[in-house]
Amino acid sequence: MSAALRLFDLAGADDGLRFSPNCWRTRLALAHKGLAVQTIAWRFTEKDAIAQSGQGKVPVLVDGDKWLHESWDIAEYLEDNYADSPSLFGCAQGRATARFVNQWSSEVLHPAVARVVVPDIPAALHDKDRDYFRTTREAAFGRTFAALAAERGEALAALDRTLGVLRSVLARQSFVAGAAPAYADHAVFGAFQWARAISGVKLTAPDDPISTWVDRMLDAYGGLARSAKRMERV
Ligand SMILES: N[C@@H](CCC(=O)N[C@@H](CS)C(=O)NCC(=O)O)C(=O)O
Repeated sequence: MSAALRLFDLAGADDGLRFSPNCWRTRLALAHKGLAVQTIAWRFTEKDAIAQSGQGKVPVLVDGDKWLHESWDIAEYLEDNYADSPSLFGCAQGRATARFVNQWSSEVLHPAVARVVVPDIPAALHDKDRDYFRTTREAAFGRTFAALAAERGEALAALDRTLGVLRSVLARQSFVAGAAPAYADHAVFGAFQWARAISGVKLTAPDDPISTWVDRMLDAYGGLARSAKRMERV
C-alpha cells in the first residue's frame, strides 16, 4: 500500500459529495490496485490548487513529487508504476481494448449522460462554483439549463439508444472486462456513479442487464461506490 498518494476530487457544496465521472474512474482504479489515497475535496473554481499539474481539470493525482492528470494517463501510470498490484488491463491487448472502451465512454457515453443530469448539478454545487458552471455548460450545450431540463425525456431516449451495445455485452458477461471488474468497467461505471451521486433520475430500468452490472460495481471494492454520499433530495 502506498501512503503518499493524494487525489484532487471534484466535490459539491458538501465536501463529501464526490460526483465527477472521471475522478470515479481513478478512485476505482486505486481501489482495484489496493492503493490507499487521501482524497481532497476540490471545486471547479479552485484552479490554483491544481496549477502544478499544468491544467485545470480533475482528477489530479499527486504521487510524491509527480503531479498527474487525465484519468486515462493516471490509469496507465498506476499500472506501470504499481506493477505488483492487481492489473487494471490484464495484458497489452487488454490495455488497448480498455483504451477503446475509455474513449467511447468519454466521447459518447459522458455527453449522453450529461444531457440528462447536468440540469440537476447546480443545486449540489458550492456557491462559488455556480456561475462558472452555468456559464461554461450552457455555452457548451448551446442552451439554458431550463431548456435542457425540458428535453429530459428526449435525452433519456437518446441515452437508451447509446447504451444498446453495453446492454448486449452485459447480458452475456458479468463485467465489461469479463468475469471480474477491471479498468474497462471503471471507465464506463464512472458515468453511472456521476448520475447516482447528483441526480434522482434513473438511467436504466431495474431489469436491465446494465442495472445488474451497476449493482455489482456498487458492491465491488468493499462497496466503495455504494457507500459514497449522494445528493439529498427533498
Ligand atoms: N479527459 C479528462 C477530463 C477531465 C474533466 O473534464 N474533469 C472535469 C470534472 S469531471 C473538470 O475538472 N472540469 C473542470 C472545469 O470544467 O473547469 C479526464 O479523463 O481526466
